[in-house]
Amino acid sequence: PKEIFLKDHKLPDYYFDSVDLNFLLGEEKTIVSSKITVFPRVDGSSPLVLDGADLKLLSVKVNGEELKNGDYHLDSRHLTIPSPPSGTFMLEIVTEIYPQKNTSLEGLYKSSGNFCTQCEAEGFRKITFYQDRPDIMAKYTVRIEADKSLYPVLLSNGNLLGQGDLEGGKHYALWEDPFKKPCYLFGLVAGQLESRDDTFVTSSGRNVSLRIWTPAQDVHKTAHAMYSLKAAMKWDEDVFGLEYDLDLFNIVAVPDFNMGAMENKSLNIFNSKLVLASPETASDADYAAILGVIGHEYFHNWTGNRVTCRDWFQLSLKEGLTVFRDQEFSSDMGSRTVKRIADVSRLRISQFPQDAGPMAHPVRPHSYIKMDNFYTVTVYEKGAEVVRMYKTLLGSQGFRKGMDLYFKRHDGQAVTCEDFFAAMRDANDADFANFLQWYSQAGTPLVKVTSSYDAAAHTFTLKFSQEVPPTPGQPVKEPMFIPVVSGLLDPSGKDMPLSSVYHDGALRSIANNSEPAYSTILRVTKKEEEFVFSDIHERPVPSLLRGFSAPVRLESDLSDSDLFFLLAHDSDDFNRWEAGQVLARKLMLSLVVDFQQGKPLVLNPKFVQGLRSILCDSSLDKEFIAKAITLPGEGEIMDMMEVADPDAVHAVRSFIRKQLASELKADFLSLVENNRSSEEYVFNYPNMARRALKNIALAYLASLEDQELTELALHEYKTATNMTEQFAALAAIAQNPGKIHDEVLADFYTKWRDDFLVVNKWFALQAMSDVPGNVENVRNLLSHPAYDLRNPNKVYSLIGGFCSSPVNFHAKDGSGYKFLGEIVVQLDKINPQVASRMVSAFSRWRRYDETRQNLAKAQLEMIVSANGLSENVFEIASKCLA
Ligand code: DPP
Ligand code: ZN
Repeated sequence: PKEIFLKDHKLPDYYFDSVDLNFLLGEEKTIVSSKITVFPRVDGSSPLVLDGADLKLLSVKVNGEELKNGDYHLDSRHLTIPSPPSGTFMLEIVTEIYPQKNTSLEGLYKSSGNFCTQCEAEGFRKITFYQDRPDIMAKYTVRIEADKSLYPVLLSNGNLLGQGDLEGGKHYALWEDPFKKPCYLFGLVAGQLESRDDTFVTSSGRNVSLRIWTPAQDVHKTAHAMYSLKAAMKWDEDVFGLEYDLDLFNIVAVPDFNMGAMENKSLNIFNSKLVLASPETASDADYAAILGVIGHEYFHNWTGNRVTCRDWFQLSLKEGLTVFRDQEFSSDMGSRTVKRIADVSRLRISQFPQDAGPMAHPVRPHSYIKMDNFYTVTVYEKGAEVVRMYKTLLGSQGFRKGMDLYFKRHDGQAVTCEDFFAAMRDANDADFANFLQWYSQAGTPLVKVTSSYDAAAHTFTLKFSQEVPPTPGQPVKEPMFIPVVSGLLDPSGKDMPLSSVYHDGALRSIANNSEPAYSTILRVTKKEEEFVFSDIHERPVPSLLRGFSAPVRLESDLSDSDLFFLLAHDSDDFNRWEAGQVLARKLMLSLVVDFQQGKPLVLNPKFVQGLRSILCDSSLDKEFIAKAITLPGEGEIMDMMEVADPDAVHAVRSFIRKQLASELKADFLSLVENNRSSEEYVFNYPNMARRALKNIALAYLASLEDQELTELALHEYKTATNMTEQFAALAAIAQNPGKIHDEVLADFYTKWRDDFLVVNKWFALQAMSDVPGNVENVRNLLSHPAYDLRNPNKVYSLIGGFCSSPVNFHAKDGSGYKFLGEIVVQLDKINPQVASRMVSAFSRWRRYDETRQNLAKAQLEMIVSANGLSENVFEIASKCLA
């Protein structure tokens, strides 16, 4: 397999101007004809090299003349025309493809009887020969012809120019997209679909038709997606002044889809999971995910489509930025603090481990074998943190100025991360020091802080040191530019007014005009440096990295009592939560040591007390409380250990949960009582928050394995009128194996067997179970009639779910590793992208003890030596072994 490097990037020798595509969709095969206007970037005859994969070439014409074999060269990846005519010419290619047999779900394929496409990153080359790279931007006209009764709906990008009936029961549709686009944004859908229709009036008064397409029986489940779409359109106008640019916006939901969704110009194609929702079948988390992803794909219309990426190394240019935008959108629609907590947790649970493992790569990777492997939490979520830092440094208005300049300079272009950086800098005349390191250095910086108070001088000093750990290919790192938003709390818990800070030989005033400031940004840029606050008349407790102002690990010298103080008082709610998490992490780590040494486990009463005061604080947002009483995950704790010990961490986390449940039982019971509701389900923030708090209380209570409390959970299960509460009760019961557990799981399946999205939840819940030896149950589920290895969502639920249970995936007998190894090899033959996501579960294998290491390594070696292995899986598995 060939590795591709950013440093080798070259401009294309040819550009395309207009592209006419004609699709004859058939049951056995599909014929694709393309007609492309090609022009050279510079005159001089260089070969034209087109990408292609799994295509049968029927003919090639240049300026109307058919090329004979010999006038072109064909291999398994390219079609090369060695000496094309000079100047602009017309290229016509006809290929034959087999969407029915395409189980990779990239290119053109069938999902539940309908045709659909997925071209990002490099799927277009499975449709026809093309320069499949994002800087080839062209205007597309697309004609689709198909059987009318089988495929009554024919969709592509842009505006519908015409449609009509043809002989032999066929019909056609002709689409034209007036905007230039790269081929990864091409989309086509044909099938039996119905739509929910609505209209959005843009700020300049244009009417946009909105249509969400699904099979007829699911149209009633698209109301929330439509609501989300309209909210997103309005939000982008209000916050960024960005208006939609066509008269039609289509969304199609398909059940078989590798990723979450795809932002094809005016024809977004979605995994059904992220469109379909009704109160009975979807949980609050599903509703929130739909809001976020509908927003995300819509926002791509500007950040991704109007301005796209020069090459795939720049993926974060559009993804980091668009994730940031969807995070902000969701914050504005719900609770900013809670959304921030959820996003930071996600970063810690998924991205930090990636940054510390064999797949560590910068936000802008330096190389790849398969680009699909780089749609990662680093490019997306860490990329969003990088964008967020611009906003932190520039403020909302400065950030908006930068965005405006970015669009003014680059509309219609394919650009780089430096272009975005330059727009932010130039619009604000800003000094960003070595900020660009965030794009090129992998690894999570470790920032250490110590503090000291000088009562005589009235100064408070913060000493910072930073270190960016070595990552594959990057043994030595430069210091980064880390914005640390900080405040100082006085002994009553209030923010102290900050007047000035001495740093780097200069005194900087913090107060702005005569207004005192209560928070300031410390620009940490060196390996070691200090900041001295003046006019501090009492010893403060510092609140650092407020709002998680940079994606770093922070270690401070704060004592437990400082942390309890912050938990109780910090004006930055994110940092209140964070103080609780720091305490919980310390506590869990010390209990893990006790457990390993065979000492009895005892829970610090101060911790219980701290949580109780949060639990009983009626002034707090209910979902904030739910987050604050959620312990850090097992993976997070294992990441902090020298040698990860899944059994010890699991035992400790379960112990703390039970202990909290029993000591706070009365509080939890009243939370369940007081947060029931008889009203109909409404998706709004207060209701979601109420349900979140009730559900976590129920989960704690059920962990006690007490008859009465199991009955309570059963009662909640039976009386629930929405999926959020029904599923939470089911999950609470499912913690404890036994008769009730079996009966309720069976009941749930019987209820929902006809709804594949709900059945996936049922698979996931069983797969994630901590019951020892669960691998056998999961193996049995593979042959359940509702299971299908070809459907990515089912794989993510059952196999992905299983790998997320540390005790079972990392079972000491190697049964979990063996199971995954077998599945990966099997799955790779069907769908390499999905297989490669699954194999990533092995990536932290070196963190475990020797026995486990040997068992995991053996599976990785078995995978790497499998016959006909895909490049996708090879890249991940071989990096894991390197
Ligand atoms: N570009 C897509 C997204 O929105 C990936 N399928 O993230
Ligand atoms: Zn995206």
